Amino acid sequence: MQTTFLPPSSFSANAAIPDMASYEALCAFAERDYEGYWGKLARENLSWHVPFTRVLDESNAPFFKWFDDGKLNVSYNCLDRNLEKGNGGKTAIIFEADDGAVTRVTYQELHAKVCRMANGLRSLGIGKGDRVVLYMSMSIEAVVAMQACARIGATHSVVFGGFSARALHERIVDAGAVAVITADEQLRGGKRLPLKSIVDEALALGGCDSVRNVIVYQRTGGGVTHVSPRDIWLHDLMEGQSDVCEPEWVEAEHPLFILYTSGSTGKPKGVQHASGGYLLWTALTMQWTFDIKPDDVYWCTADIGWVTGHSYITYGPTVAGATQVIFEGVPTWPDAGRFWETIEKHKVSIFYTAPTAIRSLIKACETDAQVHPKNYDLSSLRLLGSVGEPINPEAWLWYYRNVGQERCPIIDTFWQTETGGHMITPLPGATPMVPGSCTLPLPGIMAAIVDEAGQDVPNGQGGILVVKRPWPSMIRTIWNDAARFRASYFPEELGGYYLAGDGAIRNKDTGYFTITGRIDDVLNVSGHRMGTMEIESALVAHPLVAEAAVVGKPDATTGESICAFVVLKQARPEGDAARALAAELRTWVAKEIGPIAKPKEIRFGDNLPKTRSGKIMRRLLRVLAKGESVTQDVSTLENPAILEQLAKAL
Ligand code: 6R9
Repeated sequence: MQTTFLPPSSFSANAAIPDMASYEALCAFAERDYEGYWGKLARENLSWHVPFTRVLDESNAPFFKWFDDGKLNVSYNCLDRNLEKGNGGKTAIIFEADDGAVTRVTYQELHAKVCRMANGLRSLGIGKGDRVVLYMSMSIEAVVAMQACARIGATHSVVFGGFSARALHERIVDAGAVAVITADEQLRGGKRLPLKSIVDEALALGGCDSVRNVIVYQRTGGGVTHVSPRDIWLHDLMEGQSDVCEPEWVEAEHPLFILYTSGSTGKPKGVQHASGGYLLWTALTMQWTFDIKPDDVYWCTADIGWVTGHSYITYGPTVAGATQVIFEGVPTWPDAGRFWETIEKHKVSIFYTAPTAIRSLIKACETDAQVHPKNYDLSSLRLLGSVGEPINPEAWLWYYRNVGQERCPIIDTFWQTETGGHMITPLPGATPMVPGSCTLPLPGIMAAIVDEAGQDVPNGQGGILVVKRPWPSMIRTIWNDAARFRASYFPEELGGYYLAGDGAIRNKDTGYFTITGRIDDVLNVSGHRMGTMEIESALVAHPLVAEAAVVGKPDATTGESICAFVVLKQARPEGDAARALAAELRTWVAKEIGPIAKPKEIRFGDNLPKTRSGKIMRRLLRVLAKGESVTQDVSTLENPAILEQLAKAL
């Protein structure tokens, strides 16, 4: 039997979904009349400029269309609708800068900023269907820029500010962006880090002829090169623009954004999301999973460079008319009490973060008692959330006891860049919680566990996580690569089910889902998705590297860490020479992809363990990375002696 924690009855009493019976009723509605269910929700929760008459079009599966003859505008739904409801004077964003300075904007002010920027973008000739890349850090301006793109029907593609010039270049070229919006520099942990100069570097790599303009938000005033007439200061662009901007009414299927994520090959996938279905699900999950209420102060600590920042910073909270904190800094600066201090300072009531952050703050408390949450007034909190990777029961319990003071339900939300919003999660007022389990699918999400032939497996037996029916906020395609979309997510053997790429198991008694981790070559390091092939390609691009294999190694803080096995074109170095070269390769990977992709560990070998047909046996490398000895059958191995050499860490 699993240990369960019940939602507090005081929470349930006011919750959007107050009990399991209400949850089951919604699930039953979806089962009974799938299109009726989604159609009703889409009519009730969004403002349509042209109402839709069709809910779901499956005629060209797996390229599903939702509400496709309807028209709407996402920014209108997030901003104008809040003004119409009388929320204009309500605080939309409380911006907590790295240095603790606070800036607030109301819905009225946010609306005006978005309109001015949208008009500015239009003045540059940017409009419906154009792609705009954002390379920015956490700021009000980043949210404004995304919303401004949505307002004029331009498709944004946000690239995380920690990615290198090369990674940025690859995304700009693939998206065919007409403009890049960036900042002079970013401020994190008291340090200034470059942004604009990296954009310059990326554009100088060539092949970016589509880019006509670079728009620069002045964050620090740090000196940047100005290429005229290409580069424009954001404040100059917005100067004198009207704060009225007629939205571009787009079809529900119009691409709202492309967000690159890692897959099993070296090339990142441009996950394309639609407008109507995506916004519907962010709006509904704000109500159901976050149980958002008018007086809440909501804080999601994600970066806008990831999907969590898209759905649960830029779009979800605004479409819900919520007040949210947006944080520029890092959890450990000026000390590891920053999260708790910020919750106290802004009276945060809903807090959404990643297990890796929780684990690192648990560790910080062990060495510095001052930063323990008990030293802060966290009484404003009523709901806690977790996202990005499995949360281990120890971290869950610490979060529950020390941060939530056993008063706040925890929503362990399983979802992906591709799913657009939450898929499997407890409902805070209804679902009995089990630490380490994301519990049950949201109503209308037909998640299941199957074997490799697509057959259901019984509860208690692990298998492959799939979703059996399309849902409104799902990925529409991979930008520029429809064939890869079909092959990655709708492989033939699964008979039309969406393949999530994770393994999972359901509890025998409760049917609760537990995610057991990726089943493909994707790593999850501190909640960041990294493709092993991407890192391998970066390593072999180094002039001394002949071959590389990258595997994940379990890590108590970051979930997984990156371990690279490297074969050189020259003799294998040892001792200090090996350490120096390992350091050089780590810096190299940071330059090729970004610091988040740096291998924690590099081991040199004369070769890699291979089958007689030349396949690298990653399974064995994973065992070696863990520091365990290989007990498996290695008879199919071409070169078993190599294992001993690779077993030695530096
Ligand atoms: C939202 C986001 C997706 C991958 C996903 C899975 C892992 C995310 C999880 C979780 C267990 C959770 N993941 N949330 N695993 N429990 N609550 O993180 O999107 O960056 O695309 O990563 O993250 O492996 O497949 P993304």
